[in-house]
Amino acid sequence: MHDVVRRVDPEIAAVLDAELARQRDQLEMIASENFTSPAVMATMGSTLTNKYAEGYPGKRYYGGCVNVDVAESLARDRATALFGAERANVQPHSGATANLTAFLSFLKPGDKVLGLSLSHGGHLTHGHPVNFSGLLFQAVHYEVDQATETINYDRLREQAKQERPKLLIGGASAYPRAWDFVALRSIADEVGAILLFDMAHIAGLVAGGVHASPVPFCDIVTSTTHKTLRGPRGGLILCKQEHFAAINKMNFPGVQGGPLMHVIAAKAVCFHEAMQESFRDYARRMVANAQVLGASLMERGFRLVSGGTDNHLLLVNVTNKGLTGKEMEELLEKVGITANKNTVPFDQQSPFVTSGVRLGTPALTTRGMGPDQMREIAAIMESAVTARGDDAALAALKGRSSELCRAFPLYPDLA
Ligand code: DSN
Repeated sequence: MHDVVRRVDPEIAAVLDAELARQRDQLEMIASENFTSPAVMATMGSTLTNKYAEGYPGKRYYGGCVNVDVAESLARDRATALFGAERANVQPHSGATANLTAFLSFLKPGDKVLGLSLSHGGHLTHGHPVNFSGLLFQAVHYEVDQATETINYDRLREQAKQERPKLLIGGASAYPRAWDFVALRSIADEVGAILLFDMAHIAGLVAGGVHASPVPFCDIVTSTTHKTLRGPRGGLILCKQEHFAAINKMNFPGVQGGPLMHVIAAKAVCFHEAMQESFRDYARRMVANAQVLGASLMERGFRLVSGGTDNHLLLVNVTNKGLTGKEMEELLEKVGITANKNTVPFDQQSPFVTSGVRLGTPALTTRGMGPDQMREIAAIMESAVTARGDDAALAALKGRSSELCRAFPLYPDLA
């Protein structure tokens, strides 16, 4: 595949080669990343990228949509079947545009929204002041409880009763615990709010049956397709029939122009893959790996936010190890582990420094790694902290990470 590019553009071919080598040789632990299948990648690199298809299947503004109509219909039908939803819009280019569509389908600028604070694990698009969601709407935020570092739904209920938001938002990008959809629904009902759940991080866990589904409880569910769901980079909206027309109209022409038909077809492949028993097994292993990694880290004196995990990610507060999140991220890079610094709840450090690192198991689980490898990774992390400043010792630890990577080859047929 890279050779096709090499003949035309050697500089970009070199980037592809280097990135393949990086992904093969590093322990990828960014919680929002994964390794999608060769079938998904082949579909993204197909002739469907050439096609304009503004509109929806059967009702397009362009001729020649016969084949892409089949692809989009398959993607929609599979998304609704996979998640038990009434309707799906598979056109959002990303989770952010899915959320923009959701907001504008139900709200007017200036309306009040209530979402989890970014610094407590929430997402930019849930009302952060620098994002459309905070620029166009009156955003207020809930936080996790200081003692338990989990969401206190009674306190959230009280806050919602005071604030009376028009939209209540659930979902997070750095929250290691399961969500209580019954509580969220009853809070939304009590204050007359629309309930949006952004399941981007946990979509694969929901599809694989290891996290409760938000779909029966929410007015609208948004997602990405590339995190735990392991599909192409893109967005997704699930909703009830009564909201479908408004959401479709807001996604196109309201928010987006031409849909990316190669990505939509690749979403169809991803949904098909996620319907298989092997994906349910994958989802179970993702969570089991996170739990083993968490337990091993705690045995080694690492402090986990909320004391553990119910999902695919861990948030490690590294303050007691004498490090900032930034320093830990850099240290992990030196020993062959890719992760990201992350604020922890009530963080005293700036978002550029932070007190934590976020670790995820989606990508390593895709490689086939299991509990033994998670224990070895926890040991490498502990040794890295002890060996900081000792380049020879860190190089030896990097060798142990490389050994793990070699034992679980990635994309063996890709070159
Ligand atoms: N940037 C994503 C993440 O890393 O969680 C969320 O959009």
